[in-house]
Amino acid sequence: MTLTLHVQGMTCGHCKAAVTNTLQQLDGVRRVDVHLEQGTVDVEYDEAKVTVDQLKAAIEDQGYDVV
Ligand code: 9UX
Repeated sequence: MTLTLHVQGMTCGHCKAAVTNTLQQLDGVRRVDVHLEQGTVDVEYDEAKVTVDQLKAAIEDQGYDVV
């Protein structure tokens, strides 16, 4: 399934890399696409392996707010 999360605080390329890397470390995450301009993260993942709450928690652990 593919989900779009709205994430606050991502402004530069390092933010993009941090969010992308942390999500890709989760088992079940297939594709991550960060759009800095829109402040959104598209995530394609396997619902059987990872939950939305886990995706959000991984982003928040990096210091960003998921709204
Ligand atoms: Mo860039 Mo992001 O200097 O938290 S890493 S704004």
